[in-house]
Amino acid sequence: MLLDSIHSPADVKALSLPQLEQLAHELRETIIDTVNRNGGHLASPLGVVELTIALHHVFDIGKDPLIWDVGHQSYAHKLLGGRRDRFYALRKREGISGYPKISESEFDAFGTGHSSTSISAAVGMAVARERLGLAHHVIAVIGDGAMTGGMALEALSHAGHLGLDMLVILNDNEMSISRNVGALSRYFNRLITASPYKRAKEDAGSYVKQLIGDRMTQTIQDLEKSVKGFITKGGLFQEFGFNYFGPIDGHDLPLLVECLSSIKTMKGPILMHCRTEKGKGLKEAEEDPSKYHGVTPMAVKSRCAAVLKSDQEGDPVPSQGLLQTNGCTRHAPTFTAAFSRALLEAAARDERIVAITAAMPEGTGLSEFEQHYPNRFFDVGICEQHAVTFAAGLAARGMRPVVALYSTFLQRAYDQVVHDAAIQKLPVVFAIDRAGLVGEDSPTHDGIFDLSFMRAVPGLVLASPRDAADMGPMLDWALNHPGPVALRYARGKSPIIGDENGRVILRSERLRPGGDATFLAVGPCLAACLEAAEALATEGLEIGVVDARWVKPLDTGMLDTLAGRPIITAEENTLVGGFGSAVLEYLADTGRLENTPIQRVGLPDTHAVLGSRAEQLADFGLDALGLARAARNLLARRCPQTAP
Ligand SMILES: Cc1ncc(C[n+]2csc(CCOP(=O)(O)OP(=O)(O)O)c2C)c(N)n1
Repeated sequence: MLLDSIHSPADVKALSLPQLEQLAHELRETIIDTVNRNGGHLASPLGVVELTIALHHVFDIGKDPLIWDVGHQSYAHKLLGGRRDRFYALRKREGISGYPKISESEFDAFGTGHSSTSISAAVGMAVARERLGLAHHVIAVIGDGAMTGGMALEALSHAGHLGLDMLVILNDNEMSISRNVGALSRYFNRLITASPYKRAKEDAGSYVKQLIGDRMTQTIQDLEKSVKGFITKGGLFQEFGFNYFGPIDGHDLPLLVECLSSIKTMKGPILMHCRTEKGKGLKEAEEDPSKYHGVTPMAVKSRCAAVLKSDQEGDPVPSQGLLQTNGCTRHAPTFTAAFSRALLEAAARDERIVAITAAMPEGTGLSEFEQHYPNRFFDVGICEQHAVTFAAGLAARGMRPVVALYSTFLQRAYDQVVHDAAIQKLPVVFAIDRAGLVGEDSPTHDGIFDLSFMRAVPGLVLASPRDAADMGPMLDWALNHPGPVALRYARGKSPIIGDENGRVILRSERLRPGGDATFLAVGPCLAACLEAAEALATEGLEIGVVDARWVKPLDTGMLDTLAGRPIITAEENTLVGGFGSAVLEYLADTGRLENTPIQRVGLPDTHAVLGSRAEQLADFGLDALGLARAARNLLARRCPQTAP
């Protein structure tokens, strides 16, 4: 394999065009095989194989920082950037991150994961280069989806104002995870249909021949002249102060190499518009790029006989042997599916309910809502900030908006939560999905802060349905509450815990009696608490289990009954300001902290380490073993002579 001889980007520079074509084939094979084994992003990395090769061939990657927006498409870059040997461990513990990571390789210039950051980082690097008197190129590759994010436009504006040398490559495949939306996306389409791109596509052979045929005699300036034929006058990017170049076919390697070689000599901010196909080279991904955006292992039908299982289905249910013997679990839809169903039912009863997603209709479970109520559904693009203020505007005029976001992306819209929803006491419902640890997309996608930052907002109600059976009543309650409410729930499946019927969701709930101590848990870590309590019972320890349900306001009635005996709080959130802190604060404020021993279990002041969700839960003692350990330690601390 040619790929085996590539140890760093410098090796790509030495290859001929036919070798580069071969490399493209090998990269695709390697990416498909590895993702099919490990799970991960698929359609996006396949779409940028030629672009990645051309960039590595033309630029001095490493010296020239290359920033991948979102970064989920950077697999080919990793393979060419010194990680071929470790690529088999993509998204595994001790392996390769699924996103660029500054600590992983000198060739990963900037860590990404959240969208629309690349141009800002590139502007920073371009300014640093000038201040430090260095000479190198700065390149950002950003998708048409990520370009809809406000930050990208803020950065374009700043870059155009500064006028420094930098290259922004717009990787336009007309797709976000789903089809891209919005006026900007329509504008990109117009650029494609009304440009020399079509001519060049139709005439590709002769154009490329003309461009490279006489390469021995042609000077860079000559090339520049021909390439400038692609620069169109006016347009949005021109107004931002960029020289706009394109659109060109992002799978035409010779053309990419020649164009980039020429652009390399140009000054000022340049935007090169590449048209690519998401999923390129894998038929099933080309046909359904949305489904193949991110996949679980064994998803590529043509490569393996296993049943296709989309990422949206969530993780397999973790060990739950004890739960089953307890009769606590019966079936396990995902939290997302439970939310989706509950919202549909509520929407059928109340026409004021509208749903908003920031480019993630499938991931957040809103696709069905879109089908049933196309006029009440809004995909605003990768624009979480706008999504929240848009919802606040709707709420201010009597609608009942539900904004469904992943916890990690809600971070971006915190000011809007505070300023636009909460201060005005507007009834916006925040459906916070993927709260907690997310395993293989960690740490950029972990939702480990929302309990802390949402809890700090006055007037905002914050709760966590423990399973699918809680979801419907809690969502109904939220939709009838006159102020902002946030419901947070985890990635993956939700075993039904306790009795499904007759739940009083307005209060915490005791799920297991026990006088020695109590696990007081939020959300899905309840299952592990029950398992731990069962294990501790065999050691003669009677540990109760309580589902807190409400984080703000706390169910102080329940806390009053627990005070005076040891409590172990459990949450998939940072311990800094999280649920455990709320319990401590209440007990301190009511003068009962001294006689209530407390052990908080959650994430200490640290980011998680890449691994499976199960590995991460074990890291932080949030699995049954860790929780049992925490209970023993707490009891040992309290009465060292009697603890086992
Ligand atoms: C702030 C933020 N919101 C949502 C996401 C989830 N997300 C990951 S990739 C993606 C689509 C990106 O589309 P595009 O930039 O066009 O790249 P493509 O996958 O098409 O190559 C989205 C919405 C994210 N990474 N960051």
